[in-house]
Amino acid sequence: DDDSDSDIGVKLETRPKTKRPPLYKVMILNDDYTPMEFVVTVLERFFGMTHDQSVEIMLAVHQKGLAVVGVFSHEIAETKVALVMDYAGRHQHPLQCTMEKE
Ligand code: TYC
Repeated sequence: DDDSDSDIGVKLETRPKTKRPPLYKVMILNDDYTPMEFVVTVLERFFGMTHDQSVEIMLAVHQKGLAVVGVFSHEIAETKVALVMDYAGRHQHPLQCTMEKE
């Protein structure tokens, strides 16, 4: 418009906003007490890994302190963490499983 005084600052067009839900990394942490074979079982059972994959990831956690074992929606990540923590607790192992926004 010529009379720029009457213009109101409203954004008429925006780029199409395709909103993806945030993803969460699920991690397992090393400790000194949980048996290696128990961690391998957890990875097979709750994260769908093969035995060989599970051994590899378990050893990486043992050496480095932690590893990402999967990336999920908030709800799925929360469920995985709860299931693993419950399973470890029921077997009296101190294994820790946590989630973090990617
Ligand atoms: N550090 C444990 C041991 O030596 C094995 C272990 C691996 C524990 C991975 C936890 O997330 C873990 N028995």
